[in-house]
Amino acid sequence: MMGVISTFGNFFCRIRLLFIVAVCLMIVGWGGFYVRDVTRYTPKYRSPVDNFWKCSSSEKKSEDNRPPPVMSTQTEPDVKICPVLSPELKGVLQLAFPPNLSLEDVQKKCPMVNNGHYQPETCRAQQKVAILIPHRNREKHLLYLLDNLHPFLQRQQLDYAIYVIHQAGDEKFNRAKLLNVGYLEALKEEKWDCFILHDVDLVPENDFNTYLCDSEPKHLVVGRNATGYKLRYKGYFGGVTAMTRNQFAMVNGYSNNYWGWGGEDDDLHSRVEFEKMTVVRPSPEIARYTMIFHTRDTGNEVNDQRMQLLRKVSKVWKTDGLNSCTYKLLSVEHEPLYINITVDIGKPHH
Ligand code: UD2
Ligand code: MN
Repeated sequence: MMGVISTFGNFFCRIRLLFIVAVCLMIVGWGGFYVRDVTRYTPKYRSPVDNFWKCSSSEKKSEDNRPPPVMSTQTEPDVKICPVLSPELKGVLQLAFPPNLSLEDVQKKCPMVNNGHYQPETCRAQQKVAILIPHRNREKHLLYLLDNLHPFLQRQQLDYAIYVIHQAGDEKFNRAKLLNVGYLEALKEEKWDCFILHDVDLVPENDFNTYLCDSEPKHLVVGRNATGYKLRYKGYFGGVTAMTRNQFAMVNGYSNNYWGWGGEDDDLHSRVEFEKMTVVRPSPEIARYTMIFHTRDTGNEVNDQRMQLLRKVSKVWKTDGLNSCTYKLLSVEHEPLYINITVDIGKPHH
């Protein structure tokens, strides 16, 4: 009899223990989900990598949830992941703009770049980064940018490629549409994690300004030489901007309707706000650029309609952007130092 009672006692004891363990596991599980949800839109600047994981895990429109390359270590288990801050960084840089520089000189300096693409040899990069540069008739600026940017990006141990999107013809320049084309065409080649939307004339002055994406869209130009290194205005989002593949898709890219100078960067900023994302910036000592001096280009006169366009962003952004970007691809050439996309983007309809 005693034996039966103690067996029963043991049995109930075990059930109770099992029940307590199950409740604990449920609490831990719920807690985990809650923490993941609240961190999504925390507008604080965190390290790009911590954030990259959060943002890629909460991708809204991602068509496939394959983790970025940093996770796929199964195939090459011996390769280490590169640190966020590479040991090769120098900090403030001595920029050089030698008057007689040639493309051959830059090619000699960058033997490790193939078809515009580079991957670090000793580690696996954090993200795959595509640099998109809208371009027409700024050959000298492009040369100086390539000369400075390739060594800069290699010191950051990035897996990157440089795409130059060249507007064919003499119609008004459309920086924003060219960047949309760059995004769409670059993704036909590779599944880039991060896009850097980059003016041709801006050269970074400090290599701690990492060309990696964050959980929120990142604006990399706090200041530049010509404006006393001060942020021009609060919502300023032009020059150089980093967005993940998904952040850019979420805002439907840029508007295609800004022909000529101005407004397209403010339009993109509004889209980011409509999607409840917050812009992050590196510290002002780091986010510094030299803009190579230039005057306004012919074919890029101030866009008089920009204020009107900016007033109706909320109404049109879902139908004007990546999903309505039509163009005629004229050529894709893999030069040693960059991928040259030449495109006919049409003209303003009015
Ligand atoms: C500012 C912004 C820029 C953009 C522009 C308004 C900064 C540092 N930059 O640049 O991001 O918002 O205002 O549209 O605030 N380009 C050519 N060929 C041309 C014309 C333009 O290649 O004929 C490209 C080139 O990459 C250039 C960019 O478009 O850097 C912007 O044009 P910009 O440099 O003439 O205008 P800027 O300096 O006022
Ligand atoms: Mn400029």
